[in-house]
Amino acid sequence: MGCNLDQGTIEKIAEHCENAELNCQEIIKLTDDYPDMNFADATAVQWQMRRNKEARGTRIVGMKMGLTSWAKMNQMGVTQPCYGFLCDYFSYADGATVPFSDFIHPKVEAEVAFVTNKDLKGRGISVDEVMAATEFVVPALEIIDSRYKDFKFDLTSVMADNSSSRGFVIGSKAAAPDACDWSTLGVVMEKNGKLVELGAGAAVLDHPAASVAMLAEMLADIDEFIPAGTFVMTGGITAAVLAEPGDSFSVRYQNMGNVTLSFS
Ligand code: OOG
Ligand code: MG
Repeated sequence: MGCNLDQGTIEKIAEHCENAELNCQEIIKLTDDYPDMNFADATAVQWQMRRNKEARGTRIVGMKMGLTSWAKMNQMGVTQPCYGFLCDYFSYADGATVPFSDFIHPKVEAEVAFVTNKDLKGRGISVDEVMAATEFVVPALEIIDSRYKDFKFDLTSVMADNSSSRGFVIGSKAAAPDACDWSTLGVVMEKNGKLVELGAGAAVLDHPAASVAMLAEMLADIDEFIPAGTFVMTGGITAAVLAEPGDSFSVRYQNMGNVTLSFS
């Protein structure tokens, strides 16, 4: 699938999306204004935004998959995953109090992240191949912040908006790739001390490593790959939970400790 939009339009949309992120301003879903925009255009917008940030000195510190679980697809009304990149300034420490003013309408997701030790390139990579290319697995929270007003978006719009990326928190307890069966890893999310969501790793495409394989597959469409040493967030296991000022989140991972964060 090729692009429908010309390069000038792609650059204009990339700037519009990035300004919304930097200024914490809501925007209207892009496909309302650009009905011809397709997934290839959205991918081009995201990569343009990434290159613009890098040119200004931002470091890209990882990748994320989004909408990889039925809970998330149902919550957002889409049927296919998307991906995004993670910037250095998206990182918050485990246990930190995060300024609510960094966000528009943040939601918290419980995820599992992989750090790779071999290049992952091409289509049809198996879960076993991903595991053999994994240095360690670590629990992580994502703080997504869709720039779209009332969270109204479609797959194309969310892909252009860097898949709602704006924050992540890495847990302190990493595990070897063979430490457990990641599909049965239990996750329990509490907000302000009350249980709000729970799930198991298999919620993510049957196995979180399948999400890494799908990222390689999606990157192959544009002749990109996952280089060795990449931090990859595999996508929310449960539905995302809306945060308001003063809220605190604690996510318990089976045998991997807690990851916590609060909002100011
Ligand atoms: C899109 C990003 C979803 C995930 O883990 O599923 C995502 C959104 O819901 O805003 O990061
Ligand atoms: Mg996520």
